Amino acid sequence: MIAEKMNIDDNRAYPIKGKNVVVVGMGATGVSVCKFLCERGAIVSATDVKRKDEIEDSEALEKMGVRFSTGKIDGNLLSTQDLAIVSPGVTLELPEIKEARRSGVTVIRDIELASWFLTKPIVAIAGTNGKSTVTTLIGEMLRQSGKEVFVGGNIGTPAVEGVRCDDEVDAHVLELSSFHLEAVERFNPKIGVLLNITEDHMDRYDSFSDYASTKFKLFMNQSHSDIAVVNAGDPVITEDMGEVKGKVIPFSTKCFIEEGLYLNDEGNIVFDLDGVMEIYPSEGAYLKGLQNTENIMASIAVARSMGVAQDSILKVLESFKGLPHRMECVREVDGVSFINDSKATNAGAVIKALCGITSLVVLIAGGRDKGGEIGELKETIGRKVKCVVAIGEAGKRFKDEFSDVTEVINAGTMEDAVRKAKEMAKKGDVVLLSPACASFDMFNNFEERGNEFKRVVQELK
Ligand code: UMA
Repeated sequence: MIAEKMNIDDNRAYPIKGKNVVVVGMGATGVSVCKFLCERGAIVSATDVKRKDEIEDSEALEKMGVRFSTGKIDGNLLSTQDLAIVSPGVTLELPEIKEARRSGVTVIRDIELASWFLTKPIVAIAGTNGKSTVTTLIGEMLRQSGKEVFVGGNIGTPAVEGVRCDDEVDAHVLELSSFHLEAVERFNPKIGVLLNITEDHMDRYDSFSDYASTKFKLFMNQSHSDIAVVNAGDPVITEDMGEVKGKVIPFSTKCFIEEGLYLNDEGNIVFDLDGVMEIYPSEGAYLKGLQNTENIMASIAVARSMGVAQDSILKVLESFKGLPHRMECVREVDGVSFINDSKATNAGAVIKALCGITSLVVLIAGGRDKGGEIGELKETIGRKVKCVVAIGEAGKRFKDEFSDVTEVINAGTMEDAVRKAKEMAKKGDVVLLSPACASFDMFNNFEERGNEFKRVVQELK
């Protein structure tokens, strides 16, 4: 464990000063981590497959003292360091990283590093889908009740940025991907939220059970005084709960929960915990669908545990507009609604999206295949989708998988896809971009993909 190797007394007393630290992967996380380490007197190196001139702020970082080794991940550099902070997008299975570990280098992710310096409670949100919405909702609910919060992690701002404002905030609300959780050593959230576990990122894991057990590292260091908010309606989660040591607050849209959150016969959310019973709407003014009911339940559980009053929670539910690229209504053209769900990069997210729509759907899907099981989509597609417009590298796989349950046509660009989808849709139908795949074969990220969809839809006559 780190504590022995690096002689750490407690989470806050990590001796960064004078240590040789390498940062692997110089995207948003790496740049932020480098600055953070320099400010704390570490001897910082950075390595990336990109060229130095492609790395943001490389000149400024060099002036701060960062030494670059670029064009490949520098294995020799890695193996001679005290500590390696590896960005979430870089797999820990790289031979250079495995070798560094064998040489005794402590290998962690940025959230672990941040947690060593944070003094305020951490609320950490994990799960395959809904993380960003829940992270934002919790942040808004805490703010509505007058608390100052840092909101970051996978949602955008790297977690180490929270250390800078630690004195001013009451809590850190962090969205964590499974990548973040892979190298957890001491990271310990006061409240951990596990929303759901369905297949995703299968290009990074040997098996689904590997991926699922990584999510459970969220609770690994919790004790009885911490809280675990979990989806009790998710069979993968309930199967693994044995190891969770914190106080469990379960929520479910599927069944009655004795101490936790559930839906009553009127379809409202019942919060029933420690002798307090309150009723909440199952949808927000703009947050619709089953996935969002689960997101709202998890957010209420956290907010109430942190002392947020019911009226503050209700105010947020009335005003929260949702996040872009997540079931975002773009426009109606000739009675056809166009919805942008570009963030849906796995089959589970697409199933939830389709189940939340009552009309017939023309589905624009595809992109870079992450190796997951898309066969599980078949039943829902057969029931709800009149045509799939398949884009990107996964186009052929989609045609092979779904042609026997619905019509599948291919499109070369987003413009082409929207045009074809519009031709297939009739008044009252929905055209849904919900790709079940990563975007990187055609776009830089899911935001760019969603923005291109919106641009083309806005230009439709
Ligand atoms: N790189 C290498 N070698 C590799 C792989 C990558 O050198 O083998 C380099 C790239 O050249 C690049 C850098 O690593 O310079 C990119 O690092 P990164 O992929 O970790 O990207 P960041 O910009 O640091 O963004 C990361 C998260 N990205 C990933 O997890 C893939 C962002 O989540 C997050 O917002 C950000 O940190 C701040 O915390 C994005 C994401 O797609 C939104 N997350 C996945 C998801 O939500 O499904 C997990």
